[in-house]
Amino acid sequence: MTDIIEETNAIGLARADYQGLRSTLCPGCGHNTISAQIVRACFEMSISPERIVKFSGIGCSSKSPTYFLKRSFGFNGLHGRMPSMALGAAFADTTMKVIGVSGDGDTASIGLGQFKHLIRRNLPMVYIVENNGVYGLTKGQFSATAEQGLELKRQGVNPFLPIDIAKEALIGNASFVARSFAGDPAQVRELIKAALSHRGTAVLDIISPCVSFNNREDTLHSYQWGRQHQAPLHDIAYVPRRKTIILKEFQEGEIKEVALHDGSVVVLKKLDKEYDPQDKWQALKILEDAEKNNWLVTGLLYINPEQPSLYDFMDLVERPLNRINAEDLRPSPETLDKINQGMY
Ligand SMILES: Cc1ncc(C[n+]2csc(CCOP(=O)(O)OP(=O)(O)O)c2C)c(N)n1
Ligand code: SF4
Ligand SMILES: [Mg+2]
Repeated sequence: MTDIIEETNAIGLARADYQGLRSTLCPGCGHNTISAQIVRACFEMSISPERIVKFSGIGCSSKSPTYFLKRSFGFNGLHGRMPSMALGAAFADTTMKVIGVSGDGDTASIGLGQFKHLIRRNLPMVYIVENNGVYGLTKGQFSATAEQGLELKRQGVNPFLPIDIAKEALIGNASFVARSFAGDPAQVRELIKAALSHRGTAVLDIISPCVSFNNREDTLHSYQWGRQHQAPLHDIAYVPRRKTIILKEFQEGEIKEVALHDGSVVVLKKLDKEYDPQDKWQALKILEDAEKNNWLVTGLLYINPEQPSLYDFMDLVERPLNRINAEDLRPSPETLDKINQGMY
């Protein structure tokens, strides 16, 4: 009899330590693939699950944090309000890694204001939008990302132009913007890893098909359309700090490296297009071109690893605010006197 030895990561945990509860989403839902890639990314990066806090709003997508990282902290809040909850918690404990999961309805419809204000503050967090063009949980109404002319059985024809989440993030001064496709799990995983190492809001707009309400072959959020029209900008690989030495393996072909704050590196291997993800105009242009030419452009659209984060703007003390005790917080009698004098 052979012993089955379960693979463990650098902190001695197995993949099972990163799983969540059994998913109650529809089999084949793109959101399940994304949950599986969050599990793999955190396992492979050897992040302790107890150092992660998950936030979400309302929707099938927002239910999905229950289905990954069950040992992590989490809060499933109100529709469209995930950003403000995440911001409050992260501010109190800057040592936690924050993962927010939202939907296209949750972010681009009811939550658009919160989304825009979060990214201009550049809170360090991973912000995943599981984008299917519909409100899946409430049975398939058009969301703000549904394409104009989309015809669905019970909804009729969508008359409105869509909101592009990646474009909104770019013009809102996001420091990390990526687009991916649940039908390309390897790319989703590498982008999640890079996002977890980014010091700022990392927006991942992931096309995540709803197989129950929006998966006709010709619709822009379906598996079929995505597979036929995906146009990756590059092959992407995340290289952790302790392994930067293996970068040599990537030296063939044309590559671009982007160094992240924690010493890790994102390696982008050029495909057929010339593309620099540190050029915001190029990012906006590629999204326009993609729309005109019917490409599902995927990959790291834009990154600025040096953009100050909320923690820099606020000049926070090193010790997390939730671990500062009353004695440290209370001003001395002399300081209090000085403040009081200043009020006369
Ligand atoms: C304040 C408020 N308005 C409306 C609803 C009803 N509602 C629940 S989920 C949802 C949309 C979810 O869509 P999306 O974020 O795209 O998630 P999906 O289910 O498609 O993953 C809506 C409108 C609600 N729960 N709360
Ligand atoms: S209704 Fe759509 S979005 Fe919701 S779980 Fe089913 S496939 Fe996923
Ligand atoms: Mg949706």
